[in-house]
Amino acid sequence: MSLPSARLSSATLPNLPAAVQRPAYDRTALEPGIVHLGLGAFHRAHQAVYTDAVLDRAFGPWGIIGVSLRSPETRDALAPQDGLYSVAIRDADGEALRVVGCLRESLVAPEDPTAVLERLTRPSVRVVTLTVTEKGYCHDPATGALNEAHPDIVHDRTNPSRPRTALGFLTEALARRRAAGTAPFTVLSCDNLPSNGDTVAGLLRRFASLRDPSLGAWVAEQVACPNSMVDRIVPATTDADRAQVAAALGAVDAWPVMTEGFTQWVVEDRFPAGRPAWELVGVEMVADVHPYETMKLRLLNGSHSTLAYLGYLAGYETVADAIADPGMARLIRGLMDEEAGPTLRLPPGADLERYKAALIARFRNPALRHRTWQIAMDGTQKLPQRLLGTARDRLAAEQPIARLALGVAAWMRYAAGVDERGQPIDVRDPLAATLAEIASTAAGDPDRLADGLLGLTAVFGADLPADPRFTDPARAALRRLCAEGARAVIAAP
Ligand code: CS2
Repeated sequence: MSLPSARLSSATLPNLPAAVQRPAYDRTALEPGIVHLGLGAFHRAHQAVYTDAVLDRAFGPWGIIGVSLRSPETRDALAPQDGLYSVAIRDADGEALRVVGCLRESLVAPEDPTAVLERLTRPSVRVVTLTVTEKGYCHDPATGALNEAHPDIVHDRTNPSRPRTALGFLTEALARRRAAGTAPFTVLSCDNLPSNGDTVAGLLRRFASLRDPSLGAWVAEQVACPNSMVDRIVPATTDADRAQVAAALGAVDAWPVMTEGFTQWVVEDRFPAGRPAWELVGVEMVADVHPYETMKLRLLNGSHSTLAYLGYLAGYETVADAIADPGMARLIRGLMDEEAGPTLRLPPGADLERYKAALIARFRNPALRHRTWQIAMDGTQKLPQRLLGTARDRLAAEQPIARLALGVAAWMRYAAGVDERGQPIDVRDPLAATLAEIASTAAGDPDRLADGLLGLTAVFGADLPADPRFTDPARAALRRLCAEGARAVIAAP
């Protein structure tokens, strides 16, 4: 397929096909009021879409300054497009395209940390949103405490004006605002962490206190960190996606994002400095996010990780391929119906049966290619809130955890780093080196592998490894996975 010669930009925006939705507001009049840290595909397909829709309905100073904390790729793709990009919304019944206009500027933190701090210090910036992934919080996933030995945290403590981490940027910017008498911004975490707002509040307070206890106290008193639940499936964009989008737009978009029709955002309404009128476009502004968040993390993400590890081992490339295996569909339904579901305190008005059925349909979405390998990434950071918290609650109620234990065992088998055909697995995880060391010491023995991995207290805490009601089924499942292979276990768990 040959690509069109035009590039998506302000100049070519009016020439796009009529079916492509685009900003109805005047972009040139858009003042930035939000800084976003972690300018990845998820932010661009979720929070930015909601904010763009608000600007259409109730224009205001809520343009977004996007910051990549690591690589320049997004900025390099979007700067020549005047910050415009498209969102391809794909479901079984077809595709819709929307061009998002609210991204006013993209910055790359490692290239110019000073520019990022300057933006964060502007009084007109009233909200800072974050999608830095679980590992971006530099915390201990089992407890939520700051990992003070983390090399980037150590770096940011000694180089406060050239930080690397989100915590480093936020703390330096807040210190500067405090010194200048500028009110703080609200910090809104949009990552899949339990109590993401409370977690980031605790981490910020701790990091700021290490620098200056009075700053820590000020942060604790003055900085609002509402909790939020975010949900939209956003697989990585491929070159085939780029070509398809270019053909539909009649213009090249160097980095469109792919997603599903479903989208949900539930946010605690604590924004002392103001916020966009997100409630106008479907965001649920509530007093207590926890029941929404637990339901989503345990049902969607818990199932996703189980599908990812077992599916990858069984040779399924995508979530849709994996859930098409009838044994897998049964297993995931069983995980939701019998193990995760009963642990939930439901949000007001929630219909659990409908929610679970919708999840299965979303996993089956034939129009998205969501790779099991992508979801398998960073397992050490994801397991606690996706599977282990559920297991703890069930054990406390003296209930069985067979499917949860199988999910954990599948992660262990995956973390061993070699697939069922003897090929290496590209295990991406902040603890990848430790995982590889444990696997090499275990030398193929499932019990030694389990022992080594269960020793990771940052993941399992001290309680689960000492509880045979957890370790026995996890070990038994791992032995079976090693002896019989994932397909056999999926067929007869
Ligand atoms: C996925 C999530 O990659 C992953 O770990 O489980 O990104 C998932 O797609 C989103 O949380 C859906 O809202």
